[in-house]
Amino acid sequence: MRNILVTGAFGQIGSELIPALQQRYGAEHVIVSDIRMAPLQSRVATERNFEHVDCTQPQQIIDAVRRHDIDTIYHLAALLSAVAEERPHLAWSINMGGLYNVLEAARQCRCRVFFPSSIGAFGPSTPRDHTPQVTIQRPTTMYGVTKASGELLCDYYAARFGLDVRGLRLPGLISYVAPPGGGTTDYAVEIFYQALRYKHYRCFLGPATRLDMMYMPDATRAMIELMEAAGAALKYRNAYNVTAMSISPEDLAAEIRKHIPGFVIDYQVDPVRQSIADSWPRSLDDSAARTDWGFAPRFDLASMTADMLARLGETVTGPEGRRAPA
Ligand code: AKB
Repeated sequence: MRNILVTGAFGQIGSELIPALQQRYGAEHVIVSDIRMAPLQSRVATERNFEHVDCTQPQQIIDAVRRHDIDTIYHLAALLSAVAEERPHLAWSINMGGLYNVLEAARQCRCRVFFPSSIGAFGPSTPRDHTPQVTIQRPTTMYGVTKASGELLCDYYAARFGLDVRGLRLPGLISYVAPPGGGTTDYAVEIFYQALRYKHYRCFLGPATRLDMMYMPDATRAMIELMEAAGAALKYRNAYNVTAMSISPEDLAAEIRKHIPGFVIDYQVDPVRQSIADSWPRSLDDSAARTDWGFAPRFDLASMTADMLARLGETVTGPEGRRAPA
């Protein structure tokens, strides 16, 4: 094994994927990169393992790959769905331009690539329940357009150049380490902070909006297991459907209420994010991932909620500096 480069490392996924990669392969084998400078107190970036990389600049990627003898790139740098809808030109440049530059660097330097696609790669004409691995993909958001096109580009590089590229269609990710930013599924993280602080959350999606979700420890394990799977077993090089739970805001609120009695949720629907959510699947069929490389999530709604509240409860406090009383 040589070394791993992670792009967009200070985002929601990178903040948990990097420690998992460092633990598995050794900290000296994981190079952390982001367009932002490393925070002074960073848990994961040091002077030796950090590279400032703007993925829209192809030479910066190639230089980092050569300097650190990289053989695997986890390409996480991207704008999420809601912010991509506000800034579609920037989203195309970062999400598509960045992916193209990473695939080109990988082709030239013979690296393997991990690409995070999303439930956003589907659209309103896709079957919304038990969404098949191979089905109609006509997304109506810029984020979705970049994810569906990104999947095709990954397929192309695999078929045309024999590049070892692998991907996941990730659902909404729930984590206690770093907040997401600008996503449609962000409510499923925000709700925990607000429940602990104020016993109240105002949700920007309607109560019955059902979407796939996954707890971050399952998501980081899925990425690592996919990259470690035998290449010959992988039928799909664009991205595999993965999921752990299909839930709505009212389901999550009811589960949180089991731990924080009196927790109240109300709704102030944001039409932009609601229309994005309404164009996405309600539940994915993940049988191809289970069959081809044996993935199975470990956290369901109940175990994820209990773990999130326990972890966040150590640091997040109520208005008087203590956890909101039960
Ligand atoms: C978003 O909401 O944009 C992301 C996603 C589902 O891809 N979390």
